[in-house]
Amino acid sequence: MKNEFHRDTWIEVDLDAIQYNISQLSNQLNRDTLIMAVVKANAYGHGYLEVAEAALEGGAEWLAVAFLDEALFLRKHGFTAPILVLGATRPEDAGLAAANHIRLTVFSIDWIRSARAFLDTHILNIHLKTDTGMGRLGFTDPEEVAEAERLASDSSNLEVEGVYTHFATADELDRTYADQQHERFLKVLDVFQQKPPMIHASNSAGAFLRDNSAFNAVRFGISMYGLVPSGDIRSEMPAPLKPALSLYTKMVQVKKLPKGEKVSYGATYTAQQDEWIATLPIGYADGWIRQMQGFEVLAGEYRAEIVGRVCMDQCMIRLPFEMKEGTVVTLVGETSEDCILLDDIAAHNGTIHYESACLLTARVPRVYRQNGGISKVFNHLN
Ligand code: PMH
Repeated sequence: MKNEFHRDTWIEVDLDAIQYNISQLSNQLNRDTLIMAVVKANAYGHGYLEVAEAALEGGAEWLAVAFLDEALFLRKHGFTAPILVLGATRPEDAGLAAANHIRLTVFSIDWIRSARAFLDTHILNIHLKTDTGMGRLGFTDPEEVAEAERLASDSSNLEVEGVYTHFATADELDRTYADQQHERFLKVLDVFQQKPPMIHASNSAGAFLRDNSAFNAVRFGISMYGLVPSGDIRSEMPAPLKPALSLYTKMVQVKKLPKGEKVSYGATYTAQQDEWIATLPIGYADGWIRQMQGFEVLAGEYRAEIVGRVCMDQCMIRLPFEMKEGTVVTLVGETSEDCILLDDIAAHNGTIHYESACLLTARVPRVYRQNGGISKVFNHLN
């Protein structure tokens, strides 16, 4: 197999699941609401190119990333779909974005004034970002949005293609704050001489749980990867999702540790009796962080605790009984009887599944599954 790897730790990404999750969302949306697949941060750790391709095949029409470099990377690899950069871009790079038909997020009048000097004949499509309560990027004053529209209409190479906002609490049960943001956003829309063709507000939680009929696009991230945005709204989700990412490793050594023997750096773990300990070839340099100590993984079908400190490239688990070297250990994913979700890892680490997914580093090879088989293997080290 081309692009092979030589390590007994790998991520599997189920591209069918990604397409299933997109279809679950499109069933909920108006027919004229388009889906932007949010593939920033290496597609939340799943892999830019493979996810972007599957998402576009599966019904998404746009791609969204955080930074211009991510958009250029997609262009370099042949993606021709519209791409929106959600984060800030330097005005000096406006021409580069325009030449590559990359849409930029704009949130300041000064930016527009500066960027004009860097544009040539290519038209730059911009989406005006309005801050309705996230306190992050965005125009806070609707009058400035009106001014931005005027400035753009005076420039032959600037086109206001979109206007958008971002909810701070769409994944919470209490809708009050998001409703207030929604109201503010509607007021912003009123200031336009001519409403931009694209109007969008919702992330995954908003896309599934809010009425998006006033707008015509949604930005679909976490739930495209099969994860419920937050525990609070799990029971509210109108459609089931399929998690796309699994993480596996194999036991590279299994040994009997006599009672009183120690495990790993600091010798902080002591075998309480004669114990079977397996060494796994995954560690914090893979994103399997030191806080994973104490977490239970699936050794074959059995729960096994990570004991002792997690090292850079390895960690150890305590087995319920002797197992064969080479036995597969599921770190994230399903076995026939049990399952570990990224949510479980996040809960153990006191964080959110978004972060747990993004932490998985490029060193871990990715195996892509589609139509019941392996469609691609990607090893960053090749
Ligand atoms: N739109 C914007 C502007 C975003 O920042 C994000 C996610 C999304 C859409 C997709 O959201 P979803 O994954 O909940 O569907 N951004 C982030 C972030 O900055 N930190 O965590 C998620």
